[in-house]
Order: sequence, then structure tokens, then C-alpha cells
Amino acid sequence: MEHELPALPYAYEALEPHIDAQTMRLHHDLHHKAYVEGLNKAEQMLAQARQDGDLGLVKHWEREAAFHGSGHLLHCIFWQNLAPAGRGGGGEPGGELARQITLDFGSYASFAAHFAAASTQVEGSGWGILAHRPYDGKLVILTAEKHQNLTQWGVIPLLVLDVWEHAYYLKYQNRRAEYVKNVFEIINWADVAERFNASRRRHA
Ligand code: MN3
Repeated sequence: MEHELPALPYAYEALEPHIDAQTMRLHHDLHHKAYVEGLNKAEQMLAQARQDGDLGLVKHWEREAAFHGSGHLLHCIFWQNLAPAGRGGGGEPGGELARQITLDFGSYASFAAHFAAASTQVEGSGWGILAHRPYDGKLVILTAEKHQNLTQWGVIPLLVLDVWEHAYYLKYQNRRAEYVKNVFEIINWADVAERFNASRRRHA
């Protein structure tokens, strides 16, 4: 089964003014699509290598699969993590997720400050990530420089923030902190909570 580029769950301009329509078009239609195609290519080449018994280039194709596979999966979460401001986006999390955030970070405000600082301080391209660590049930904030470099095994990403320049450069240029701050206006906390609850159910 080939991987496919999922449609955005809203219109290109739906996240304006926080993320502009042109960035969304480039980001989804070109960047995300390239990850899907790269992952399909890598998996085809690995299957071909197994079939031919010629595993000399496995390191190369595994790197390609990690790069494009992580790119594809993180973008799938990223689009769903966002929603138009005031129509599913913004505000604060509720329910079990809110309780766990308070437990693990002290308060929502402390979490938001930590997540924003971590995302802003990623060197070069990368991601800010809120993740559920099933082995002790805690929430953790991770940063990923590039995205093929796994930083903790076994975590379930709940909220991911794309801080590659292609995600914000047209509108924000080098002002990543402003982009990060504005993204809080379009976070779909219901989606994050659903991921959290699903992960807890799976790992209970
Ligand atoms: Mn991206």
C-alpha cells in the first residue's frame, strides 16, 4: 500500500492571519507531498533490495525512509493539531489532558512558556513536540533537530509544531518566536486531547 498525501482538514486560508494561505499551499502541496513520495520510493527500494538480495544500499534507503517517513507522519499530525482561530483553534486544553499538563508542568501557563521556548530555540530546522511517555504515563516536551533524529524511543507525539523555515518564512521571515506565539491561537486542543486519550487507552 502506497502512502498518500492526506487532504488538509480545512481550507488553505482557514488559518489566516496566523498562517497565510500561500505558506499552507507550499507547505502541504509541495513539502508534505515530497515526504510522501520520498517514503514510497524508499520503501519500494528496500523491498527491491530484499527481493534482489542486494542489501548494499540499505543504509541509504533506511535514512531516506526515516527522513521522509518522519516528515510524513509529523505533518499528518501537525495539520490536525491546528484549527481555525475561534472555530476549534486556540484557548486552553480541557479534561484529562489539562489535568495531566498541570500535574507534569505545574500549570498550563508554565507548559505554554516551556513549549514556546523549546520550539523557538530549536537550532535550524526541526520541531517542538509534546508527547505522552506511556511507560510512566507522563507528558514530556521534546525538540527535534531535523526530524529523522529520534530523540526518545517509545513516545507518542500529541502536539507537534513545525519550525522548519518553510512553515513560516513567507509571513514571518526570521521572527520564529512570533510565529510560535501566534500558533497558540490555532491549536486544536480537542485533537490533542483525543490523541492523548487514545494513547492512554492503548497503553493502559
Ligand atoms: Mn514542514
